[in-house]
Amino acid sequence: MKNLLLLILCLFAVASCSDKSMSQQDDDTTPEDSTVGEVIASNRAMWVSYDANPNKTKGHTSGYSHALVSWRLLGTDPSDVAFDIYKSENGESEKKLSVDPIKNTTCWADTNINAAVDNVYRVTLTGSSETLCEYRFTAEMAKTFFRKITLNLGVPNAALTYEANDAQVGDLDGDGEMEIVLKRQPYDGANQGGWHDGTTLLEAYKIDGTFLWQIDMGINIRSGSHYTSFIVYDFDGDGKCEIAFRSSEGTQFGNGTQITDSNGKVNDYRQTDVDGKGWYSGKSLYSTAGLILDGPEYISICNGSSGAEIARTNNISRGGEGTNYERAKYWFQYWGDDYGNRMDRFFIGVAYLDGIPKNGVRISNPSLIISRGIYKNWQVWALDLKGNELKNRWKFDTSNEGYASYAGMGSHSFRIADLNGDGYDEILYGAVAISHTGTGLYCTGNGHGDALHVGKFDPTRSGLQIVACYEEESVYTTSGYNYGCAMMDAATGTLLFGHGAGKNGDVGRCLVADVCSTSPGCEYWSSLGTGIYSCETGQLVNTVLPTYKGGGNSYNNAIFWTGSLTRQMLDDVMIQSYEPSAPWAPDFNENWTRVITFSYYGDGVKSNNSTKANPCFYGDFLGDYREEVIYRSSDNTAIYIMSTNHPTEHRFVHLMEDHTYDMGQAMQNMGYNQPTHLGYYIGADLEEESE
Ligand SMILES: [Ca+2]
Ligand SMILES: [Ca+2]
Ligand SMILES: [Ca+2]
Ligand SMILES: [Ca+2]
Repeated sequence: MKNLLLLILCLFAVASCSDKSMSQQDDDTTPEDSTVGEVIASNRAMWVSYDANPNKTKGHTSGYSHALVSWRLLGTDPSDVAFDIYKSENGESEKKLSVDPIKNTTCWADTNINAAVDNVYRVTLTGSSETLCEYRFTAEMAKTFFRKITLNLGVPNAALTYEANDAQVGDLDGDGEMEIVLKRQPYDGANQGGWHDGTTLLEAYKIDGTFLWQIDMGINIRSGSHYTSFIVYDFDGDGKCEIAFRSSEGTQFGNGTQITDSNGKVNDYRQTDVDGKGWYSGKSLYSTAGLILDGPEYISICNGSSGAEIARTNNISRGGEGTNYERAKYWFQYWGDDYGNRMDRFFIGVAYLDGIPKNGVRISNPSLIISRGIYKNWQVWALDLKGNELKNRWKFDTSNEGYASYAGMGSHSFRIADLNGDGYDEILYGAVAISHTGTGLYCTGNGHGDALHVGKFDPTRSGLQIVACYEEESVYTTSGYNYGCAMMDAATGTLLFGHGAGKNGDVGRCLVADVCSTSPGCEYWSSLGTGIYSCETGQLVNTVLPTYKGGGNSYNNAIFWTGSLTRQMLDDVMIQSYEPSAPWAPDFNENWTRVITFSYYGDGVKSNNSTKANPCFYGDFLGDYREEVIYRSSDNTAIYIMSTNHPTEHRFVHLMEDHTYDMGQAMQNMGYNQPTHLGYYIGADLEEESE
């Protein structure tokens, strides 16, 4: 949770002011209802999703003609909390929409909406007149299924296109509503050299589209997913998120100040030789042109409401001394190459090293986690924001004694979770777990991979589980578990199950979610394409994989969208369900599984990162527990917020109140994007239990 201080303040406010009208005051309150009464006056992220033309392209557009009004359930809400909903149409007097108290959901499908006028929806606790949350859904909003944010035109070079790439959400100004921080990149320079013009921007927007500020990373931070990870999180507990990222000479902050050398100058450290090679080996990926092998590297952390820098410290250094040849020789031996590819792999994230939030309430501030390297040696540092200083807490380095086997074990992102349930976060750095004190916990020996999932995938097993796939068959078949895709116990790294035994080359992707309602627990599958496997038994459930366009297999993201207890697949610009007979298309082919195709909305809805095909962001940040999706427009002048209009029979607390989910969503876009997962289980078996 990012607005915890606000929440705590609200708790005090509610407690001290004893706002009784906010509590359920029914005379027929039974003794079992005695917990009722502590409903916090916090932001409910109320939202309305409406499709004016739901059957425009049958089977691809949403199929629902109602307006779905939804709001947030909080962890502090009593378990039996119930709601009433009212509507005022076109300024007329308010009418109650709900007949019975709304008990099982936090949404309402308004089937009688007049979308040509403004509608004000208001939610109260059942039997109370006090407004819990209110939303004006204007006739203008009703014109589009999405909400569009037009991007700031003030870019450094108007001749360039700045791709609207990764985004993160967080409350930047402490008003209880999430804002969006968007990375706008002029090119993707990852995995290769090559000269490009343009600098990477970070921009902040209110949900209503108001532009807040722009940070320009500058000429000495190369554009691309390996170089420009950023994290949006409240590091000092003041209820407002900060933004941290790697900076250098030339970085310009939201208030206009710029990092310079001691003479006030910005030096250009980019390699200009278009035939440049490694200075020690003479080898080249393509060319070192455009890479930055000299000059300072910092970590900056900025105020979320202004984009002004709060604190700066040195990044994990390249290392090496002396001539270029001598430095490059050191890089070659330490990082794994001397032409800046393996050395320049940077991630940045957040971890609660002094104790994870308890019942959604923060008990300590989290640390900033930075890293460098994947393929040979790598380092992870923990930094703490103390006032205007970023102080070093600990440094982990695989070249330190005892960690030789940890080298080369990094993934394309790291994951943070309380892996062993001791109340402190660990850092899962690919096949390695690092403790909250900065020591090695375990290494599975499986080596490098592109996908890494942590969550509650088997409800019958204690703790969390890991699902990952691996790239190097010579590693996973020798020092590892001999599977291209494996499920492990998160606390110990012990193998639970795997598929793809033996040499299966680069298993590029895998995913885990409850997609099959008849098989208990989650299922996991990989780009090996051999089937979906049970997370409870490890057995093959079905040889048919989730699909996306053209019948191709889907192992990208899992999303809560339709309101069933299973998850759907979010891939490229579409959502697909594993199980057919879609209730959202009742008069459609019974085998139909496409839920929605976002590209039938908007003015060219596009995914990001080429074959990765990610949205800018997805996660539960508006309305009920279902996950919203942010896409870019194909011309990169706008982003679109998409929110479900599917009714549901379920309700869950705002997913970001779950620590595992919160860490996942906050670091979704670090390196190669990874989907969200919960630290508790939601799946179709819950329905059977409650029946
Ligand atoms: Ca805000
Ligand atoms: Ca803060
Ligand atoms: Ca732990
Ligand atoms: Ca939501």
